[in-house]
Amino acid sequence: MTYNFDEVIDRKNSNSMNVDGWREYIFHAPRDQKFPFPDDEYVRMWIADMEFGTPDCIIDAMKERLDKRIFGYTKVFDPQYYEAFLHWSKSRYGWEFPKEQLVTSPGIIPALFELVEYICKPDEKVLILTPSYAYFKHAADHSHIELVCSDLLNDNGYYTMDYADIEAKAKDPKVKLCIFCNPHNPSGRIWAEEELKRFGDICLENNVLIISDEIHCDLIRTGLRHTPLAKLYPESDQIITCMAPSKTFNMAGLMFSNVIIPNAEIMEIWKDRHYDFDNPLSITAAQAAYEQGGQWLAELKLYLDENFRFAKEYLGEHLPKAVFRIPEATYLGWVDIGAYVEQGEDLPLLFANEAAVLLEGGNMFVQNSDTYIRLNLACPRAMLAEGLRRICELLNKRAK
Ligand code: LCS
Repeated sequence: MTYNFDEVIDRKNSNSMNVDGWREYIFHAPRDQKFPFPDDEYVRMWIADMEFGTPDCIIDAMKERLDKRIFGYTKVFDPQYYEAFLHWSKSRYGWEFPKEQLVTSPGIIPALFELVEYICKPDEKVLILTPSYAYFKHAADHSHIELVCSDLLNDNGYYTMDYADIEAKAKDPKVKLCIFCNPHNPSGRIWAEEELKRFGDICLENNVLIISDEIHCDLIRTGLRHTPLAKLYPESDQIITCMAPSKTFNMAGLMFSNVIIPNAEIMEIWKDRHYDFDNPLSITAAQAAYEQGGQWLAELKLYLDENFRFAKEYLGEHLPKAVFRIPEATYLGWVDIGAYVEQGEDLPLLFANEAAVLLEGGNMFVQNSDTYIRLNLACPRAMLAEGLRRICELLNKRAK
């Protein structure tokens, strides 16, 4: 390996949400709330960013941009950004889209918030599949749009879509939009082409527009393939796709993401209402990522593959009643510890108070997620080993 993913990088004094914001984000607690362990002692396996450094090719490009010394109002004018991202998409996903359909946003979540508002009338509804990344719900709540949930089916940790239920819900003429996660956070499923087609057909036949959030599409196990939903419907303008270098290259704080909008009407509203500036360092970083980041990503994926193999083996040995499958995508492990905890128990609080581990779980994923914890495995292996050790030790102690 060229890159050292075992390195532990000190994130203190960097205004990091991961290190400094967990009280507010996970527990809605004030910043000075006392927890039983000193902050330094916590193993942090919660928010979806990584403990790995962003690759040098990106940082070097940003340094070059810094040398230009002026950071005035900026947006993507140079067609090279589109060329870089298009090449990335074509070579990895076999998917192309015209330049006119690409806009950028300071994050996918801000784009979701905007798009719900642009697409839905006040009495219309948004459909999501649960468990879900909670910001999908927040995007609907923000515009006071009613949320409709379709629970995924769970067969011993393997998630599939409940097509009959999705269809029943899509038939409600008020359901206007589905925010779809492909690959899926938190289950880690890469939806196969047949699954995407069945899902897409149901939505489109029932006039439900789809936002396919594909932010996790680069972070898949080595050898697997991601299919953009929109690739399967080249004639449709009813699928908006979101992709970003933010998760892939650990640069979420740079707040830059891609939104591909084929629908002329929605694009017109976007152009009219979106505050259309970008951060100059973020554009540079994103372009460098797509042009030069492939090798680093290949190595990152191998490291993550190994972290998942390690976790699978460790949990199998030390927590045999937990249900855990190595996910096809994401760096997030989704683990059912129902054999060890009570229904409805506040799991993030339990592990923060008793095991010095920060993780997400239970109703943080909207619904259909009780007794599940989500572990972020994008960290040096030693950190992962310590986190798993503490989790298993606590649960085994309770089981006695
Ligand atoms: N969409 C999905 C499906 C995500 O999982 C995340 C981040 C985002 C969008 C965020 O996009 P951004 O606005 O940063 O471009 N997921 C996180 C998670 O599961 N925990 O912490 C962040």
